[in-house]
Amino acid sequence: MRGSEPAEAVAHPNIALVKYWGKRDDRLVIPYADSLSMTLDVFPTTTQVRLQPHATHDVVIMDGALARNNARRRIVDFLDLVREQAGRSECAVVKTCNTVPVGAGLASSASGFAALALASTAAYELEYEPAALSRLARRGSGSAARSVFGGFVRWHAGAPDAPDPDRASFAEPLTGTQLDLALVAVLLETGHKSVSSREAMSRSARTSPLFPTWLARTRAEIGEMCAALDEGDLATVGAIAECNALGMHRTMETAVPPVRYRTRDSHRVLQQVRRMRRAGLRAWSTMDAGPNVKVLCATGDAPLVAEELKQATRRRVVVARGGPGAVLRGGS
Ligand code: 2P0
Repeated sequence: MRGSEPAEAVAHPNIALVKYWGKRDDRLVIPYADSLSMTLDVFPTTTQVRLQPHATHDVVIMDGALARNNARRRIVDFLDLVREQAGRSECAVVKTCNTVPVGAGLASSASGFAALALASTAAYELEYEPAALSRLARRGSGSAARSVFGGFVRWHAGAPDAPDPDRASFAEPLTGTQLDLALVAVLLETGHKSVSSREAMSRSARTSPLFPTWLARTRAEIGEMCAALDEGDLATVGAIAECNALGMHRTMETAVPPVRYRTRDSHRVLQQVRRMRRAGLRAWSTMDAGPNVKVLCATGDAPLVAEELKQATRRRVVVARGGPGAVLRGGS
């Protein structure tokens, strides 16, 4: 990096086909199980990091407003980690601009920390290869490890007895799958959720009687999903993704106290997708830590699926396809 020139990076959210839900290590953000996602081509986050050698504290501006409390804390903690790895001490100004509705289960933390990892390593002159960058992004937010890469991405949990658990847990792109998958997101609510995904996954792991079963199923499903993607088998990909997402929701709904992200509107969309499937459309649901339902289908069917969902719900519908990994702006 050049003096106090800013470094700027862009990253996209990802949607997990096999979900990450539960951490083995909270501090290092190491999951219990592998997860698998598709990076999207919508809702990018752009993040700029400018070093301020004479400043006494970091400044974080999110979507034009000064970030405070937990939002600021997470970014400053992340900068501290980058500074520690770089052996540097300068403060920075971070400006981040999201285009995804924050806090609605559409993964703004994934694109956010992937972009921050890339921009901050450039600003502090750390040269990381992509797997190392995904390890670093993981420390900000687990799912950010996957947004470092484009297309289909697997995040390895690493073996529980790995000598260096941090090194063992990284994401990598899947090669060899030709599946042209689209995602149609039905935006039911875009406000902040009452329970963060971080708290919800921790509570699920600690208290849900279904958690061990969820984990065992997820570990089996990751292998089945990789095989189905390899074969370009859309029906199996869709069926596993739907089953995995609903299993995750059952796990949090049986936590103590329960976390319910699914609303009456979510259930209506889930039902509509089942109805569309019975009528011959190849479409499957997935959901994250929020009420919105995302529908997986072949790219060629996406306009029809989107139209049917728009008619049935009268809500905003967004069509996404596979998108790129995180990149630095300006080719640096
Ligand atoms: C996923 N989610 O695999 C799952 C499915 C939400 C539901 O990863 O605590 O914001 O920062 O590591 O990455 C959202 O959790 O959690 C998430 P932290 P993160 O996409």
